[in-house]
Amino acid sequence: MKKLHYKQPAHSWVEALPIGNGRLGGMIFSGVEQERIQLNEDTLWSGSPREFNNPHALEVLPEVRRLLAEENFMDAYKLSREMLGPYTQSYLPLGDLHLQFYHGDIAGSYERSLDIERALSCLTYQIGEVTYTRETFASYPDQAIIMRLQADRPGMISFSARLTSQLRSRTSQEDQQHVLHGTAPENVDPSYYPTDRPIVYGDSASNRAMSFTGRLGAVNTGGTLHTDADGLHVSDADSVTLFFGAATSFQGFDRIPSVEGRNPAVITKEQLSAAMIKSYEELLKSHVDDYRRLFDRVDIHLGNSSAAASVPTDRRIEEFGAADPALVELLFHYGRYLMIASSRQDSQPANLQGIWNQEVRPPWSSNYTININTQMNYWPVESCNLSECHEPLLQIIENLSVNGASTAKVNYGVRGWTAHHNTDIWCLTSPAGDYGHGDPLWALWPMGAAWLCQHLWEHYSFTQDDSFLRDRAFPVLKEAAHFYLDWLIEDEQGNLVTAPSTSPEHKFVAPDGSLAGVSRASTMDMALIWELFTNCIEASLRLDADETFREELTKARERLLPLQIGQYGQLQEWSLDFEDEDVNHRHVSHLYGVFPGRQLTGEDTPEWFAAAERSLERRGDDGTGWSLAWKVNLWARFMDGNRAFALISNLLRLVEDKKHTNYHHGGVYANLFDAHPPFQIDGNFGVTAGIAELLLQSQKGFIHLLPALPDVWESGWVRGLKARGDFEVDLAWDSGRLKEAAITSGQGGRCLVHADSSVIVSENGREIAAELMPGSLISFDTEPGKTYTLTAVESSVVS
Ligand code: FUC
Repeated sequence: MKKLHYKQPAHSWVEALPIGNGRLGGMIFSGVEQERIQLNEDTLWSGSPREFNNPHALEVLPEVRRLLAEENFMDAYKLSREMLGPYTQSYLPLGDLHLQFYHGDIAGSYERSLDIERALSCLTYQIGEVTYTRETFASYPDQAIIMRLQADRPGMISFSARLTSQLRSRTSQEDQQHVLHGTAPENVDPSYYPTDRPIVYGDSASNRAMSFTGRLGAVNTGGTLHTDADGLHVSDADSVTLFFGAATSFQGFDRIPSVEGRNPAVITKEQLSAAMIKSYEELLKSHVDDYRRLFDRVDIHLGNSSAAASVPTDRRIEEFGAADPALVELLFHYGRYLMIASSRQDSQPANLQGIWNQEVRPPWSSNYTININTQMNYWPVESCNLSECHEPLLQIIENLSVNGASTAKVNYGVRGWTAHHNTDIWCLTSPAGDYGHGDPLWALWPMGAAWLCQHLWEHYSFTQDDSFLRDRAFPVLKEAAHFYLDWLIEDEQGNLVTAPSTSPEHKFVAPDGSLAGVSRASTMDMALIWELFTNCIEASLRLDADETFREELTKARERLLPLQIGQYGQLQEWSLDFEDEDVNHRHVSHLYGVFPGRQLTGEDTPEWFAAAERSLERRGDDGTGWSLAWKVNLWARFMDGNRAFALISNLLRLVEDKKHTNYHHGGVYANLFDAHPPFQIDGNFGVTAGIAELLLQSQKGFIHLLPALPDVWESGWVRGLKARGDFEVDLAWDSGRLKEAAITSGQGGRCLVHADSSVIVSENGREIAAELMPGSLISFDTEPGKTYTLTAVESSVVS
């Protein structure tokens, strides 16, 4: 049973249970006498489109480069501060739905749960002889959060419901509905930026920010319903269905909402009217059908379930952790659940907290941090068969390419487009940091375009959608490549290098002993550019387009400063062999070429690959939640399943909600949300991707079955994973060895498979290929829609 369950209401937000339909999010606390559902709508951000480029950056750039060439790192670091732009805006909480019951707070047989097979939250409790239930879900087809309240005796449901918000707002009463109308601030400063007025609202005449509406309706069976200024009031009903809809005036990253926006009051009215005429059973059915269409594509079994499943989830994490294979399965599925709940066609991409945020100044503005975090969110989408959920990210990349072209031109005087380490719903592409308050160590990182473009290529690799590649991906990839072609400069030996350059957020010890942040040609820069150029070259070959451009990129790729091995046998993080500020630093940026990139492999670049493994070894096995998740994926690529499992164990540690940031010790909260700490959703998605990566890889041009199976998952199976080339893969193993696999071809073509056993391939009962040598590549042609069975056999059986 794929279920999170608890014996007590949520006391803190990270104990509450998340539901979402991509756009609307709810955190359900399930108090007996007082229910709270904290609410989000994914377009609700502070601010509006504005000028964010900084022409002064272009004036300073030559001097920063000159200082770096002289290895005067500290002066370059200081001066590069002048190259920054404004901070991003903040993702905002919409409000809370409060229900006040009149039956007291003392209940028995209490259980609240989140069934992630049906995306349904349930609460049951008993008061006296009466059993009460609340079922809640966020429907994508009906664009509403729906809650049904029931009791097993008639006339027992009485409560009041109202909406509140921390933002500037008022409520009104409209046709038996309770409506919250609000306005977002024009500016919200990041929580780490202490200012006198961190939250600024516009005045009504000149306000540019967005407005929003939350609307609550109810349908009751039996009893009475009435509405007043305080909300909805239900007395003595047999059952009640509540409907919550929300919208904002957001109309696009380049439109001023107060001038060109949509009307959220009208939108929510239409949505609720359409939903409220349907029966609860009909609404629930279309929700579950819609959700299962995505969720049921993949399933996994990592070992025999212990009795632990009946232990409440918070205790189960604490007592068993990763030693309970079914809890690891639950963590895996939870990543897929959270993806479907926070990123659907037409929604915004999942931000640092997905869509769930209760603070007006949330950690790191709950923005899009694109030097790892946003990308990590999307690591599982293709391999775990949720390609459609990638769409919001693919869309924002296209939007960023528009704004990023002006940043490339104004800040750096070059072609193409770029983005830096932070962005928001307005698609900010300049370096963040209030024109000098921020630190170039993280802000001055013009590599966002390169990393994001990898997602366009990966979407193509997995789906083989040629029209997507031609019409959407290639134009954006090409313009990003133009930026980096121009951004690269020659060093004294004629290599192409980047300057200024950082290895995200990690300082180095400069030759004079000071800690500096900016140098030339960090390994990650070189790896990202190698990957982008390689993807562009391959794309142009597939499309048979732009031969001259392809040649230009091929030549430039050959001239990139080669990666280097340092004094500890490690893959150097910077172009000079500096000492680390923190050898256990959470970012492992220099290992990009191992994962998520594909530049470094044991076969093609064995020395660098081994040095990269040495680097990961030196970093240690702890870190923030997302850092642990990245390391799971890296150990999977190093084919060390047991080491990856150790990292999963660290990630499945129960972390208390202490409200402060910890940079070295991540885990999960009671609701299985990833703990950086604080809550940050990337670790959830990253570990789901990592578990898939342990069982199946395809980045090297072939399908690798069970590349890094941990010993503890001795026997098991997985079905529905995707491999590049548009193949769907099911596989089963026993005693740590492959038993059988089924590969379904999406679009036909040659299939290359690596397995550590002798294998017979058959289609529809007919043997079509066999490979005697375990570990040799098996190759066979496939036809669209057909399934090929690979059976592992003793070598002697293969004739
Ligand atoms: C980067 C990371 C932090 C955090 C933040 C959102 O700055 O280094 O650990 O994840 O993004």
